[in-house]
Amino acid sequence: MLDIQTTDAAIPATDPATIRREDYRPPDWFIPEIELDFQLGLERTVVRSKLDVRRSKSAKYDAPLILNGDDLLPVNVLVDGKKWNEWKLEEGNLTLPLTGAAHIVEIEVELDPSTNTQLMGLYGSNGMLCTQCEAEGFRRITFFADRPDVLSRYKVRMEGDKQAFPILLCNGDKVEEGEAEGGRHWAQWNDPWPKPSYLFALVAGDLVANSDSFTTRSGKEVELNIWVRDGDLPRTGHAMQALKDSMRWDEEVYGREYDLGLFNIVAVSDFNMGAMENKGLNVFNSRYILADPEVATDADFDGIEGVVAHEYFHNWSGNRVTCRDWFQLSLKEGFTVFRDQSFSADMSSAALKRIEDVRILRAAQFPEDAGPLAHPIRPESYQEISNFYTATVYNKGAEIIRMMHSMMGAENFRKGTDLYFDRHDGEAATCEDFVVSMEDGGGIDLTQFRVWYRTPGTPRVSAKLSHNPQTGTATLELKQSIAAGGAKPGPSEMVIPLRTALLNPETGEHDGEQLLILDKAEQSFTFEGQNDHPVLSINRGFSAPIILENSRTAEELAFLSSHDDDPFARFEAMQQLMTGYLTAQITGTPADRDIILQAIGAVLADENIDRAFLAEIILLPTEAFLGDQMVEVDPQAIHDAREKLRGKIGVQFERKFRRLYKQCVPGEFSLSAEARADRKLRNVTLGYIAASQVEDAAEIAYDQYCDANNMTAMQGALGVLSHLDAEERGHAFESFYTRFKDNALVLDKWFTMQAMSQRSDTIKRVDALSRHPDFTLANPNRVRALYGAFAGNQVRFHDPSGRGYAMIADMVIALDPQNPQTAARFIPQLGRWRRYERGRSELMRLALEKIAATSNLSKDVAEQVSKSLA
Ligand code: 0A1
Ligand code: ZN
Repeated sequence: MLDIQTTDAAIPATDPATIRREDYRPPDWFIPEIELDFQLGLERTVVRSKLDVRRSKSAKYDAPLILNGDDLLPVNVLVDGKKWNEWKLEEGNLTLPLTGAAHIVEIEVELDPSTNTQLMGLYGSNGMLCTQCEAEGFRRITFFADRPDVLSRYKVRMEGDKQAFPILLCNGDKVEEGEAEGGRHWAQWNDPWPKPSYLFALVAGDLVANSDSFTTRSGKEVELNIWVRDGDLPRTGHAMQALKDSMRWDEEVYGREYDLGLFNIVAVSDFNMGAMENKGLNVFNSRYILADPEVATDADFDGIEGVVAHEYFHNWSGNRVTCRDWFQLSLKEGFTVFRDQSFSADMSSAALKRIEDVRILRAAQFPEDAGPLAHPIRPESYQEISNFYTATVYNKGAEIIRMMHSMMGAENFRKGTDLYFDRHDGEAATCEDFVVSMEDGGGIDLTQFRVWYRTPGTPRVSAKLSHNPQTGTATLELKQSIAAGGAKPGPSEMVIPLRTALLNPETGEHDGEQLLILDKAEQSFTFEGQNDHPVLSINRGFSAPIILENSRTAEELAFLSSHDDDPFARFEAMQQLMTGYLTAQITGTPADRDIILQAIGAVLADENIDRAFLAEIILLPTEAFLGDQMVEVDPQAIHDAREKLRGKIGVQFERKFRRLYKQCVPGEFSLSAEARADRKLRNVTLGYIAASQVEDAAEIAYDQYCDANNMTAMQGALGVLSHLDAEERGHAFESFYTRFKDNALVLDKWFTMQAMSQRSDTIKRVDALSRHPDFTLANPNRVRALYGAFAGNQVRFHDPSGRGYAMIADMVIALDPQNPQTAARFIPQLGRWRRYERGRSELMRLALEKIAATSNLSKDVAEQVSKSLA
């Protein structure tokens, strides 16, 4: 087997800030029990902890107890009941030179949650108090062994003002509550399940609940609550349904039952990520809870279903079996993403879900693999773990699990996961433990497959199908290569499962699909009984996360786009056909456009086609995706070529698009597949009608906006209007603002749609919006809504003047002292500078250097910037 070097190997071994997977050491001290007392206040919270600390049998007799702290000062330290002054504070951590095998350590600290703008640890959000501890936030609440392999039983008493915080929530079960002096009250929460500190959570605030219940398959009753602010209660129904569906699904598909009598979810508006799986108390970005047709699009509804499921599934894949160290993050995240993807596929259309999942993978993960921040799904080193909550660890991680599932089959896969949960319940496990359980339980040898865990980069596979009419055989020759970070690909020996079928060139029929396992650098497969030269349908369902290199002719792709019975492969054939043409156009190579128009004509004429699928298959590849295919990216050339083709398709099929648009007139709102398909196709056809530059485009879009009874239609109309130079545009955006200015999540859409506009004044508009009274750097959703959308706007962010880059760099510099985690997430956009044409490339690098030259950069931003410039 070839050994592939990781990109991280370049970091010098002496760099003290770098943490390495190979340096893992088990803890010297365990803390089986912890008691916490919180005297809560928005500006002053006192935390008293009582730790039962036990020296590990394998630790040295004099190994001191080192407790992590971040921005904390001990007010008081007691050891075995006596005041203790022999502690030292080094780099934030508290060192206690203890000599015995077991002690009781008590520590008091004071916090000011109102100044916690990082949103890690205990912080205030709209008058409520909440926590975020993954990955290293607990050390901002109290001194502790803040590492995932130290598991403790938690007993928590929380006390606060009854008026400000009528609701007091923590992990586990509420065992007691009562009144206290001065208008205060308290609650005692005990969590029977040992957990690492990153799963701790506490919430105190003025909240109301949508309450329901769920009976587990063994007959246990679970109380379910979704806690929100008063007016938001009517928007919690979809999340509650998703929760109950997830609980049932995990019982049916994985045999996993919920293990407490209570499951709480809280929605908060200031949150760095999507949501967090704290034991029995999930904390969510309100964006993934609140929805009704007036404020949420169909995509928002899907996002809620997927994230609620994801967090719920973590109760087993993450909480009952957790990670030994943060290098194992994909153990819980890759597996849980695979579980939530499978759940969503079962809840609606598996084909559309797969298309969506692959779109996300290609948009977010393939560029990671191709850029300076490439890392394996199990990284070898990091400086700041927050930077490794990536599409690679999550989404590519899920693809690795999906490949195991394809190779093992559902039944053996389940035997493997059963064994994994049985063997490691209550433990902090590794990716290797998971793989061994799959081998032992599912009867498969994954020796070579393990290469996926340590190899960054996206494998490239080329396929050549030849036919021998004399022998009636077809031979498929496959070759694989790989490289990360834009290096030149070299041969590789990954295990790549490829679902493959050979289609009859006349009828498109085939006699069954096969799972080919490519596990050598070059390999060939022979198929008997092939009288005609068949058409190759390969990597059906995107069975492996690879790049398939030009293996079919345009004619074959066009044929597949109307004949392939695998919906993903059919969609993919059309995408490849369009991509081939557009990349040729961009580089000035001749290519045939008519074949694309014919292929689109064929799917538009297909009477049996599913309307939602039709809406997907006629969409052009995104500008970003096209850029990823180029050796040297010129965003303007990509934009122009794509718009030209879009316009041509719009003109060619205008009558058909107008007919479809009319047929998709929405009735009463419903989340049924048919109603959703109509909304989707209506928006896509509207886009093409506008692309054809007909005079009434703005009018049609404006009418759609005015008549809309749901956000999907409204957003579709505004999306089209946002690019136009028509007075309807101004009216619609003003009316939208007036109507929704008090709803933060909808106002985010208002910011986003303007930042995504292709108009030439977009940079100016974004700059003005950054000074709008509703804009704030303090809310991550708002920052992402404006600047995240703008940084994804290929043609405007990459304005040749470099103003787009400078704007993002200045924002990062301003945001970093407040919220380093969110600031660091903008670096990868600039980090791809090597891929761009000379002028832009240099300006992007300069923007990065400006950030690099800023004093007191956070670890988060410094790591991303230095790796991007290296
Ligand atoms: N474990 C969560 C993701 C998460 C990670 C870090 C956070 O800190 C701000 C928050 C959430 C998940 O996978 O859902
Ligand atoms: Zn997760």
